[in-house]
Amino acid sequence: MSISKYYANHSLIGQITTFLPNRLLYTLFFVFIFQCMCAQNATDIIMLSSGWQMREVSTEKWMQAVVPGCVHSDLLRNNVIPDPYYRTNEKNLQWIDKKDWEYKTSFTISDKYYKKEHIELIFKGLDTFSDVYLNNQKVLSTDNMFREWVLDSKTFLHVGENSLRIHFRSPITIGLELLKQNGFKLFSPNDQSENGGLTKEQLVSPFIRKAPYHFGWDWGPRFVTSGIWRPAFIRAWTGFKIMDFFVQQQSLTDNLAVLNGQIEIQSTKSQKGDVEISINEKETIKKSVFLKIGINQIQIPFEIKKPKRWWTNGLGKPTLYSIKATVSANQMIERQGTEIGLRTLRLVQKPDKAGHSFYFELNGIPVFAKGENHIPNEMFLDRATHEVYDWEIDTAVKSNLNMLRVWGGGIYEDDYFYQLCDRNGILVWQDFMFACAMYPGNDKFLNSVTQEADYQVKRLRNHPSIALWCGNNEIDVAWQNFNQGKGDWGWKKAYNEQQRTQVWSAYDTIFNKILFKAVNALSPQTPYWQSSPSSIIPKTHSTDTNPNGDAHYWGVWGNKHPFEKYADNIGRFMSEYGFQSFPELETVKKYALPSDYDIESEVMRHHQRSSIGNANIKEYMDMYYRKPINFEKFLYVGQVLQAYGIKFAIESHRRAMPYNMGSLVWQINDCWPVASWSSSDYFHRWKALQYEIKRSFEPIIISVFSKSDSTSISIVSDKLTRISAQLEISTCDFSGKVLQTQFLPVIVNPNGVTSVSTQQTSKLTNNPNGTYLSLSLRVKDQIVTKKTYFFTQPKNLTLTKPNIITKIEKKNLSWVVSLKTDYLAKDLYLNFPGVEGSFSDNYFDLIPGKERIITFIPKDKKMLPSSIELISLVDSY
Ligand code: BMA
Repeated sequence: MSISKYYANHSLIGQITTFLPNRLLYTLFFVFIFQCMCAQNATDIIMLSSGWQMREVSTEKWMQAVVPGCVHSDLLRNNVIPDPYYRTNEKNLQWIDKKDWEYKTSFTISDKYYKKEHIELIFKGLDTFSDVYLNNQKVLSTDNMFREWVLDSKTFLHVGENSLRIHFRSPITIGLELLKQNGFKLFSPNDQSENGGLTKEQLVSPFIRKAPYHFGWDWGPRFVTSGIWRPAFIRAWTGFKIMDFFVQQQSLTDNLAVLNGQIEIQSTKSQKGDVEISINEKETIKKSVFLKIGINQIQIPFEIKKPKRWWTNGLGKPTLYSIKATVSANQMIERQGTEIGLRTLRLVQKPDKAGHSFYFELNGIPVFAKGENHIPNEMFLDRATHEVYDWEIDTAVKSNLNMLRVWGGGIYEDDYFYQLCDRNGILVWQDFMFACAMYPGNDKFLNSVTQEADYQVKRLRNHPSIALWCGNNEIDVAWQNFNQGKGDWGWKKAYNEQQRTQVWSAYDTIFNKILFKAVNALSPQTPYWQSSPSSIIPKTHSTDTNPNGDAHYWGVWGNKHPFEKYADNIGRFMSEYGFQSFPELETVKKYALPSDYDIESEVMRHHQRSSIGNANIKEYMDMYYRKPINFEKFLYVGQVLQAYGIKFAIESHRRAMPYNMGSLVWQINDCWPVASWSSSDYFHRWKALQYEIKRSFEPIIISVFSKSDSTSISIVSDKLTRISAQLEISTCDFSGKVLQTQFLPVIVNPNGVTSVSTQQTSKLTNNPNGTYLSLSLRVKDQIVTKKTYFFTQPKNLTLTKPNIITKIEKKNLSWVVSLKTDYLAKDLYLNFPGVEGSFSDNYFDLIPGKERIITFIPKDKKMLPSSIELISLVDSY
């Protein structure tokens, strides 16, 4: 078999290559070579990424396997199972999680390698219950997908070929044993046990430290995976090894950043050594140290003069510094590097008249969090490649986001995800992986959670993007709601007194003690928030309007409140709200046949996991739009509907600044092709909503809000300076004829809202169904933002078919589309059938008379412009 062998320093340079300029890289390389000539690497790594085979335990046939990976992906690659996402295939694949699976490989250890003092076997992630065998000897048992496993393994190894075998035990079999031991069930309403061939009562997910969404969710299938899901390797070292490198910021001013490099070193002997910290490969700080046997905590204070700060997307550059620690002792050397961002970040919770504020203050500036919730990008996590994360963060940046919430029902994300957030100025609200369930409180479970929390907080603490650690998603509120009698989740009711005490005590231990302690001890400058949403709700308020902490508002959707209710249900930080849509036809084609093209067909229902999903979409569509003529138009109107509702929410949230300081849409992505709340679908096609989010989160927006006969116009600005501008407000008919115009001088408030005017709607139009407001904000003859506002719901508009003239030209790598219409084209959708790519804007209102230029970047750069498909609202009924 072949093994791939990397030196630790090589892999470090490999990581750095992606962001350092070439000249620096060469310097780095020569420094590295030079140092190698003088000293030996303390650490030597053999990646265990090749030669893997897998089989079902107790069967004969071994199949080729890919590591990192999972059983489902390997079975698919070996043609044992069909595409799990196609039609209803998921149903027939539930047998996989009831079986045990085995993985094996072998690797060679040279004489020289074996001479190293320590040889460790390291797994960055094993999913989940496994027994690990080295040369047929059981060396490790695992039970937590979210932990790293490090095993001193020299005694089990020898020079020459060694075998490694991992026996994954069925998570369902073990889960059922754990449930039995608990004596009663733990609530977990998203666990689709019945789809997995179990009973309603057989909810095993809370007992297993494994991604909750693998057991099903209201946007996801049930695939309970097993496998070596993150890298595995052997690490040999002599003398010492760096265990951790943490750069803590002590203070930050415009002149000086005072930092402390904390290097955790394990040493096998008492020895003198040198520790060096370098900043951007330029400045270095050296310190002589004495290493004792065992764990050494070395502190190296250092400074950066005239520091450049890390800013979020929209506010400034997310400057990063590359900091590297080099430890040398007794002719041995080891390095570890990290990227840091210099910023002050506070969660401000000041008491005020209403309750308590809840906002993030970055470098002294209160930041309105413009964001979305993130779920895992895949059911089978090996498929979430760097390209997928590149796409997601690129989407976030282009959509004017400055925050993503890594939601607690998924996974602690890949290092690369956080690197991208660091490099692009995206803050991360990081949940611990607990969601919508109660959890056990036995010692083994609590110990496992403690290990997991310590590992994850340490792993992520250097990332400037991490803004907050949150204990869980919606558990506290689900439990507490029992007392309020409203929105009761029914959990407490189902337990007797003694069970309640037991269940709550486990909650209290995990979320108020273990997780709090981990954050407080290991990343003390990062705030810890016990649960999202906050349950500190005064009796006079509901969860939806909680004047303290963060809020999830699901009255729109869950309680079928009209979209207009978004304006009345605003908390201090809206961390969740959303509305569903189906993906576009091209995506539906990937999982359904034309004979399935009806949202009530078996296949389409299978790809809709919310029990109220289809009925809700139809009901809201009836409220706001006319009935679409066919399936394809239903998909289109569904997307436009979703965008219409969420646009109203975002604007309401932004207008409520500074009372409300956050708006995180549920949810940015999908983990398979499905009807869901996502703004972009599984194949990375932006839905109408993604374009709307981009527009609604622009740094400056004009927001128009009408109630009864009153129309008020405000401007929301994230800019930090006051702007002197002029607002032009015109009432136009659908042929573009201007019926009346006003010009208003405006001084736009920095980082806040400016009310410009409130007028009688009837004075602005006497034909609300046939007119719109066209608004533009000008600063010295430059239009900084524009808005088209309709006085009535889309279904009331008296639209006629527009005649749109298009011109398409290829310019360098993009296609330039110019569009001109004689008549309003409402929610115009552009598509190049069969050509994948991205539009600069889509699903927009094309205003008559004015030419609009849109660029399209095809994925395949060699493609030549083809004919364009245009759909606007009038085509849908
Ligand atoms: C929120 C989330 C998820 C869920 C979504 C849609 O409450 O926390 O649990 O998928 O609603 O129902």
